Amino acid sequence: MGDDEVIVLGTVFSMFSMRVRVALSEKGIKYEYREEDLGNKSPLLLQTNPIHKKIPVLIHNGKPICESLIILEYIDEVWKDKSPLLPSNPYQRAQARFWADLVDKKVYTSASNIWRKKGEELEEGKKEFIEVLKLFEAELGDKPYFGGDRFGFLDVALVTYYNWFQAIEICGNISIKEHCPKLMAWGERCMEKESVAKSAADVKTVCDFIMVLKKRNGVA
Ligand code: GS8
Repeated sequence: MGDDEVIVLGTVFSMFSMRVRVALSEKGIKYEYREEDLGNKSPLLLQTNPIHKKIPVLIHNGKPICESLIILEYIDEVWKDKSPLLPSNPYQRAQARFWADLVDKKVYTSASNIWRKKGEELEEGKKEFIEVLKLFEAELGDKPYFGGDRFGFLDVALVTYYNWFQAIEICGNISIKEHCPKLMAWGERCMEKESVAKSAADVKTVCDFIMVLKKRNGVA
């Protein structure tokens, strides 16, 4: 697999495209990263993801794969010799997929309350966000990673939110750490991994971007 051509279409802020970059780095796969301008999508993005027209897209030897969690499974299957992400046990594998799906169904939507709502609705939204994170706090328990002793599939799926959590603490004026100390300690632990640290946008940049989103939505 040494001669593979691997291209990732993404944006620097996207937690979805960061997943792909973390997984490829964990596997030690070299790739070409192409930053997309979502206001002016490239012909390659429109051609490789004609249905959703969204990033990320992984293009492996000319073949496109879309949807970040599906891309993670693909990467794990193709480069299976190093750093397995999904557990080998079918039940544990199903659980990892369930929780990763919950990240997309609940974490993203409840986090977006912060940049979509104001006043009373924002306060309610913040509570909902914390309640969702508490589910993950409980699932993590005292394990170092969601994958147990090893950084795995759910770790990759959720860790790309960690810089957003930190940014939300600053510009959303909430302490996530107070309610979910284990989850935030897990995030810090993951950031010690080179694969995560080098793929993450810095917190200040995410904070500035959240302010842009708030203005765009008329809530700032
Ligand atoms: C979500 C990708 C997505 O929302 C996945 O890959 O997991 N379920 C998909 N991508 C956004 C940028 S990140 O917020 C995107 O490409 N948006 C462009 C658009 O909606 O036009």
